[in-house]
Amino acid sequence: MRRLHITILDLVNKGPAKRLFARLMNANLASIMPQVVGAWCEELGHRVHYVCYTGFEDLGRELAGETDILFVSAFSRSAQTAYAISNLYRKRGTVTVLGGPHARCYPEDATRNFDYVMGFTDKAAVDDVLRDRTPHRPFGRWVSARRQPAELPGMAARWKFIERTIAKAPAFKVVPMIGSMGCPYTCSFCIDSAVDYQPLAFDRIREDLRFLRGKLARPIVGWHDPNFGVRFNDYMSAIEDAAPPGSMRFVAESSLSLLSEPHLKRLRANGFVGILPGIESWFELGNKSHTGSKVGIDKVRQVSDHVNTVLRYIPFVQTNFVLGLDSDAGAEPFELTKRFLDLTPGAYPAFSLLTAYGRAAPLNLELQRAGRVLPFPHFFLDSNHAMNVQPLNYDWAEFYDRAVDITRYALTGRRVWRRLAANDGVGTRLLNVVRATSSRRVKFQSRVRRLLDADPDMRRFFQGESTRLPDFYVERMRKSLGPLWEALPTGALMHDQNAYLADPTGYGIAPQSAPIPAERRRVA
Ligand code: B12
Ligand code: SF4
Repeated sequence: MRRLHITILDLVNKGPAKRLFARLMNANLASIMPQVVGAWCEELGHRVHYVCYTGFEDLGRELAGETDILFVSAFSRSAQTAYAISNLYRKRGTVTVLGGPHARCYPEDATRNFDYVMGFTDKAAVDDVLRDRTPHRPFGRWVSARRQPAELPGMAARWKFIERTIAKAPAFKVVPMIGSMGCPYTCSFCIDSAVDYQPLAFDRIREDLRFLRGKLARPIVGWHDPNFGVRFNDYMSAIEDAAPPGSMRFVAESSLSLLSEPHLKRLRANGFVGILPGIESWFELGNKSHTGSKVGIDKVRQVSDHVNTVLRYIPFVQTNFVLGLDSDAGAEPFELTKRFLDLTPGAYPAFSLLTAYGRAAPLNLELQRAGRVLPFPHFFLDSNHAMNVQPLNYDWAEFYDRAVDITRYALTGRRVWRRLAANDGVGTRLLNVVRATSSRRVKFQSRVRRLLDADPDMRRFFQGESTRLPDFYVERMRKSLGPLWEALPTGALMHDQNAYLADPTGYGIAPQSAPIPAERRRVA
């Protein structure tokens, strides 16, 4: 095969960014897989141009070079940006490939806009695409390995991409690493609930940490494991072997059930400075938070004690909540969250609006069956700008009133000062204050709430009585996409929100394309 010019675009942001928090943090949110795909393409003998778009680059200039194949990595919120860019490239004769969370969640929609859409991706799957590299239009080809890859290229092979990305982060520089995929838990709303837990080689982790210590002084590693620390002792031994105390810092997403006090002592000794546990709900998912059958205020007290213990060892703690779960009704869940915030002033709360991301999770099939999923454009699906599931126990006005109220309570005024006082270290304090004060959630969600009263189109759309997207959302997208709006292909704004239900096995994906070998058709 001839040497190909390959461009890899990691869309961390969906459009131009301005806010200080974005400037500080966006480069630290880069994904591992675009770098991995870059390393694989180089191993296969190709020339790679890697671009991490954080919202501050001139995309036109960054993407101007010669390209035979364009790989785009996108979360659903960047889907329309990705579709528009793919359209521009395809017009120039370039073959385009999509990977990442959007590809895993919405393959049937993505195949309308890309020549290839990749699910689980290993080196053989990338090689397949590069060898085939045929425009597949109007329906792209779905390519997926049978399972998550057993190994990934090490830090040394990814370093040139990492270096270019962290150079864009002015203060904290977070280097992405991963030691495991999948998860042993089965939270029904999660993309990994049906993906087997699979650790990667611990010797590779040792090697990568040693390499990184040779490159940066006291680097911060962000673990991208869906649930870090499941094989806790193996992880800690690997870190202890390769990174003596004080030489590195780490941030990870981990469930509370894994954060016992002995574990916390070891995490602190090994340089862990940030932990992001999921609490999700006061009425369900007790296995994750290690609260068993406790619910309501009893769960609040136990989780708060636990998180305060975590904060004695780890300076930055972000607690994740999902708003709008079916187990929630009335004021109680929101009031309980307020009690939690009062009792746990040092933790930064992150609220996600319940979102059914296509075929990501088993729960989504039930929601589609019940006719509760709304066709909000992917652009708004970031667990903040839209909730595409009609809540079971709230009408929309009440839900938005309560969501705005809890967010305002958490991110403005007294709570910000109490957090500042409770936090340790300049870094955590700065991050938490900048993040809370630059958040636009309250403003945006209050606007939606007002429009629910003032604009009948909004009401009808939210209640599932109309699929015509209200002007408020159209204008917002048009403004944010800028010149890319014009490049959006016809039909790329909306999607079939019930595609999973129409084809639960996923075998109908891209029916018009060349047959896909059975072993490459698995859908997570
Ligand atoms: C780690 C993580 C993060 C980290 C790192 C993010 C990052 N840039 O990768 C942080 C904390 C920064 C984060 C932030 C966010 N996250 Co997040 N995150 C995860 C998590 C827990 C693990 C993802 C992961 O890396 N897995 C390991 C990799 C190796 O496996 P994988 O993702 O399955 O990828 C495979 C294939 O998809 C493919 N692939 C992946 N990328 C690419 C790229 C290319 C080019 C190709 C060819 C293939 C390919 O290859 C992999 C191997 O088979 C998932 C939930 C989960 N349990 O999976 C949520 C998840 C991905 N996040 C989610 C969301 C919504 C967000 C935020 C928008 C939250 C917010 N409101 O701010 C932000 C967006 C950040 C961004 N960059 O745009 C959603 C995405 C849903 C969607 N369809 O968009 C998920 C699925 C959680 C959920 N709610 O269900 N997240
Ligand atoms: S513990 Fe986290 S990663 Fe695991 S299934 Fe639940 S939400 Fe997903």
